[in-house]
Amino acid sequence: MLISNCRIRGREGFYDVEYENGKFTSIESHREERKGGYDAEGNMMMPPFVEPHIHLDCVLTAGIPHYNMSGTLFEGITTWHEYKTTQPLVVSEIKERARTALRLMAEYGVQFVRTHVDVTEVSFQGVQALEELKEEMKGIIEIQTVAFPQNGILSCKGGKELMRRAMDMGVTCVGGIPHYEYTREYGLESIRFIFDLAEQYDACVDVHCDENDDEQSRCLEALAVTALERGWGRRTVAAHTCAMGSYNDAYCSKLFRLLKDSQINFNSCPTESIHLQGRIDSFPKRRGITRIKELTHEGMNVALGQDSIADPWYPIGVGNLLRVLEMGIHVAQMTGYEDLSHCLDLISVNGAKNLCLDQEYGIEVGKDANFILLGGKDDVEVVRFQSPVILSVHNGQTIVEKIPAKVSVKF
Ligand code: 17E
Ligand code: FE2
Repeated sequence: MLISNCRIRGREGFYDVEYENGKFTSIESHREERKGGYDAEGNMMMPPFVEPHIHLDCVLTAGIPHYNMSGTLFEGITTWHEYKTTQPLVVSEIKERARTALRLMAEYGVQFVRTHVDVTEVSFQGVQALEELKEEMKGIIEIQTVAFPQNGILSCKGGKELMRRAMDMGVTCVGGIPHYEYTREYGLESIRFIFDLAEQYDACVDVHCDENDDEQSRCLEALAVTALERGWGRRTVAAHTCAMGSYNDAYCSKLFRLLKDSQINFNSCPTESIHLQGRIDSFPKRRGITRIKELTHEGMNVALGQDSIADPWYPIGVGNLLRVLEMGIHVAQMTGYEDLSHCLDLISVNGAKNLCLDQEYGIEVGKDANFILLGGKDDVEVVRFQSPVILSVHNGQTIVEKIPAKVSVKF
């Protein structure tokens, strides 16, 4: 298959790209006489978007049994608790909701997804559902699962056993929620347990960490130092770290040395956090977002995710990472030209690092033919126009093709 006359993100000029048997076979400068195949008309090809953080077991449950009226994280957690204890959780129904969400995400250019799954939902229908879906979707969308203890590991009866059971069922990564444990000591013990489990199962770590506005919530330092000491930094993600938006600068500058040394990755969910955090503040009201720009400028890896699509935590969302990116660059003030001109990193290559993707990711001869074609020419144009994904190809198979609407303005 030939894609002719495309730009490639990060390179000058126009290209003809060929792939065969699921791999890129040639990338050459565009020649007019190369006809046939798909005419990209100068639009930009890039590696697919990566969704590093979503809860597919909860998607599309907003309003059942009721909406989150306060808009806080804690009402989200209690509403989800009501959902899981009053609604029959059935594998087929969870898969149906998750599949609907994956189709939306695919439409917006996502091909790699890391999803959390609540392992304190003791029927384990969620784990079963997402493990089945992970297998069924292989070759279309690649899914990694994370054992996520919504009610805590130490603070939930049998929490450690539930985590082990999930890992035995084939879950990809070990999760956690140290800031939500009953005490800081429980939080610290949970972090040790998380890394013990990760070593035992040779798994990546992806922990909800300090998802609050409490400047005293400092689980991140414990997560980073444990990752450092165990040599697990590149395989570790600290998710949310909202409290870092409230840390004082003196503490933060000390913390950054450890964060850099540890080599851990970060995830931020700006639409979710701007909605959930700052709720207990009057004015001035904090943003509740981690230091995306500062971490990035210090050479650390930050990837943006959605967290939710219409669930007890966040009532809207449609699977579109460009929308998340738009919120992220505004709230983090990454709208200076330098940051703006490569902002798509935050939803693509940075997410690939969080997921430890390698062979599957990047437009290079010999690599898997995974790419999207965007209706725009560069990062600034794409984020400005919220450009549509007009083609999404995974392992050489077209999974989405979109013909944008033609609009004519009559003046
Ligand atoms: N659970 C949690 O603790 N935090 C979140 N943002 C979501 C679920 C969506
Ligand atoms: Fe989350």
